[in-house]
Amino acid sequence: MKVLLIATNQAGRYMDRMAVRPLPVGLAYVAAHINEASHPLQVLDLMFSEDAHTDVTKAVQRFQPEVIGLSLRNLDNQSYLNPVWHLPTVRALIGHLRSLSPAPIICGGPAFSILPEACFSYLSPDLGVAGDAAESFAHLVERLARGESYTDLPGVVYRHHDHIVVNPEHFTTDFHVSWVHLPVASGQGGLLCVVER
Ligand code: B12
Repeated sequence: MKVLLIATNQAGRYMDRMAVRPLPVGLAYVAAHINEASHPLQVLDLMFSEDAHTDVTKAVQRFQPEVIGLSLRNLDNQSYLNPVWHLPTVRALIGHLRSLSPAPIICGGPAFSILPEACFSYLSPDLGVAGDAAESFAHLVERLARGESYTDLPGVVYRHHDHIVVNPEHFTTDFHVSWVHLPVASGQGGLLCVVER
């Protein structure tokens, strides 16, 4: 199953002042747990993208993913002088992805994990994973590939009839440095990157 992971964070500031562009560290953990022999993987970091929808279009058309994971880092910029709420940008991105691909969209990341039910309700992805998700996401991809149920997996968020289920999280990731495989530097323009093991 081809997996496209997208770091959606485009906020380039800390305290809305200082230029700070964090690397998608959490997404790198998620990527590192995917078995690439069975599930070809590409990572797109939108941090340096000048036109996110164009870069996403190129990535999807080239790679033809069968599952798409979105990492949500910030809910907002936490500025009272110039407040910016980031979820509408992600919602528009999901709408754009839906126009390009039938692949299921799975949300995760620190922002999603703070308010999983509210984020799921607002963004309407197919699935989410709240909390420490590296192992859960890898298991979820395996289950989706085999057409098996995933509703027992830790942290998984899904819609059941008219309500949203948020499974209890389970903190299992081994945060050992050897598990970190950062995407190759994308340079300007948010180019599609391959995660190297
Ligand atoms: C370190 C840090 C910073 C550093 C970053 C330094 C760097 N070079 O990376 C600094 C100080 C610069 C910073 C700045 C800001 N930060 Co900060 N930061 C953190 C902190 C403490 C750790 C982030 C981290 O690296 N975690 C380790 C990685 C491995 O974990 P992770 O990213 O969560 O990923 C895991 C899961 O989320 C999940 N996951 C991740 N991606 C995906 C994708 C998919 C598909 C799935 C399924 C799962 C998944 O699996 C991963 C592995 O378990 C978090 C709080 C926390 N304890 O997590 C806040 C946090 C992310 N920051 C936050 C905020 C608000 C900010 C600022 C906006 C603050 C401000 N006032 O400006 C800025 C934004 C900067 C920017 N340009 O984006 C919030 C974001 C949520 C929110 N409230 O909006 C957090 C959660 C703190 C909080 N509790 O409020 N931050």
